[in-house]
Amino acid sequence: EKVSVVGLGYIGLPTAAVIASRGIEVIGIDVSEKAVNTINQGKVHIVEPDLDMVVQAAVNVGKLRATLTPEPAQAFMIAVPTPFKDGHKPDLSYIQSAAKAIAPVLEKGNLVILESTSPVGATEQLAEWLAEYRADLTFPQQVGEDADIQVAHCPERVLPGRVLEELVSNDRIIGGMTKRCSERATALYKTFVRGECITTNSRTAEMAKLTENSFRDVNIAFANELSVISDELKINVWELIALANRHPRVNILSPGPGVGGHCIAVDPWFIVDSAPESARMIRTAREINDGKPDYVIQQVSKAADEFKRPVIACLGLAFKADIDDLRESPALDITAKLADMNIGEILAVEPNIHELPPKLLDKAISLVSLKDALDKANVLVVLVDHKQFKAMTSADINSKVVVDTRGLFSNK
Ligand code: SAJ
Repeated sequence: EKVSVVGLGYIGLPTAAVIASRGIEVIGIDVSEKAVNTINQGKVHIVEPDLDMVVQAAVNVGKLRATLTPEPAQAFMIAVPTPFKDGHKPDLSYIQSAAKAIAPVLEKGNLVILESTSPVGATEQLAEWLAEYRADLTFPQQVGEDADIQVAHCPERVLPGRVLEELVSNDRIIGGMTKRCSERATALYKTFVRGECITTNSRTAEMAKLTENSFRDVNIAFANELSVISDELKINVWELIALANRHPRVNILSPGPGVGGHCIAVDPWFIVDSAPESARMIRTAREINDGKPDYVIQQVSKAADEFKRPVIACLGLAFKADIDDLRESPALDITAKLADMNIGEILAVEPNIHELPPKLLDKAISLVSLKDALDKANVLVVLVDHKQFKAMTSADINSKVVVDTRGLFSNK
């Protein structure tokens, strides 16, 4: 059997390498010549623990090969981005391009799996695109129980940083367009997944993935709202949540400077876009989390007012702890906006990067070490709970005013 993986990014490449490591021949397809060449040399173009070793081994034994042009295979797995466009509308153009690319090489009996996180109905839309782009068939033959191509949605659910482990150990939701599609897809996943494979239809599978990330977003929004209420009522929100979580049926997540990354800050909008009138709580949660950076900025501005010459140190730029990923990062936004406000000198500390990102380059911000920041600043803004920051003591803080969005000093 031959499996083709379309899109060799954070999800596609690890998936391709893991399947190849089970002795199955895998062809990876990507539009980036650089990615294709790097992989064919047994190297990787993305950062993920142990991925380099697995890719190198698979390429060396000839089980994994990358190409720019699709070729025939028994199964195709699509793992391309699904970002949103202006107005929070899902952008399915990468899925459409993937359908266009593989349609000419599809053969009767092939399995096509959509792994990308997608709005409800995207898998049905994919099946329609495949039919449209296949010259040899007309649309009605393509869908329903009689379809000659089996289509299923099996959303990826792995946590960046633990991808290789979670790819194998997580349970998988398998949403076939028909029962037969689900059975075919299950057989493929069983070759490398140790978790359970649970079947459903494609629309439920799409909604399940969006629900997981929305659940987390709503819970974080609750925590963020509590943090603002607690400030008003002069209560320490960290102590409050720790106490409430002592109840056996309460489990509140942590407040922060806002929600970042390309999953939790994006996926709930797909539900809102599909059901704008009904998705009231999910929309409000997004608005609460998106509004948190402005609240933090107001707090910093108040803190800066206490000094004649404010020197503001922003601790962390990444979207979460101990990674170098700056995508959709509230910490980055807050730092950029503070610089635009001209309320003082701005220092940025980010132990996981070595130069300022493009978004901050034209601004009056200096990237400094934590030690320099602690020496010079009179206002500290904790934006990310990196391990280096967790190690700070009350002596480091001294007489500085601290805006602590991650609760690092709540017990110090
Ligand atoms: N955050 C908080 N408070 C918390 C937890 C997180 O403010 O208590 C913030 C983080 O700082 C970050 C954002 O939320 O800015 C998102 O981080 P995250 O660690 O919650 O999630 P991601 O985006 O790295 O990965 C999520 C995971 N989804 C769930 O846990 C339900 C992962 O399993 C998914 O595969 C991934 O989204 C995805 O690709 O959809």
